[in-house]
Amino acid sequence: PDLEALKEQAAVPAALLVESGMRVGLGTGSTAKYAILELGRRLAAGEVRGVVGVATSDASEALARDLGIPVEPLDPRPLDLAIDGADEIDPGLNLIKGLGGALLREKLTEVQARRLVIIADHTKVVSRLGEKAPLPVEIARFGFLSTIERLRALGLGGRLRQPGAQPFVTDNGNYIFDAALPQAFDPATLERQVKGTLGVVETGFFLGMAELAFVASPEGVREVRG
Ligand code: DER
Repeated sequence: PDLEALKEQAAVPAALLVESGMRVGLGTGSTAKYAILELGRRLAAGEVRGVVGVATSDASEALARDLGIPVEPLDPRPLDLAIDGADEIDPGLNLIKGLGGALLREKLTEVQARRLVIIADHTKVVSRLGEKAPLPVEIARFGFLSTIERLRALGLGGRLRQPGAQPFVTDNGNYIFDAALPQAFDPATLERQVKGTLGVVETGFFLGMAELAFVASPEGVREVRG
């Protein structure tokens, strides 16, 4: 099956974890889209009731509203469940996220979830972080060139995310620096170094946050636990 079919196959079992009355973090990206679609279907079919979504991006909020999923802002109450995609998943369920540009709201939301469930096709699985994806780093727009110089001083190559004539701007009005990761590094140490860099808002490292991942491959969907 093509990748879109695999994304949907990973998303459906995650959406089936949603029970009536839950507050659910709604992820962002092409895989999370299928989970939001399936949740909308379940609500419309009366399979679940009284579910409230907390969206991790303007795009996911718009999709949820279009599907009739009630959406509320993030508040300090814990979420029962959050469902999201990832760019890389290592054997310990440590993640790199952010290629969709939503990493700040995703991390702010998903850190409050009792259960973070990741959904992905098999191309996201890596033996160690950094194999396939850069590390997205959300940086303040003001003085961003100075911030990028500070990141380069850490030994991080990479470039400002600029798909067109203008830099990519996140829902929060910030820029993203896609950092090229060194051959070998300790994710926790690098996360601390990057977070400690003036001008950095957040990184795409989601370390030790996910409880479970549904990974779809042509052989089927497997459940992966850290
Ligand atoms: O940007 C993000 O954090 C997305 O969740 C990304 O990690 C996965 O997006 P995809 O499902 O479209 O590959």
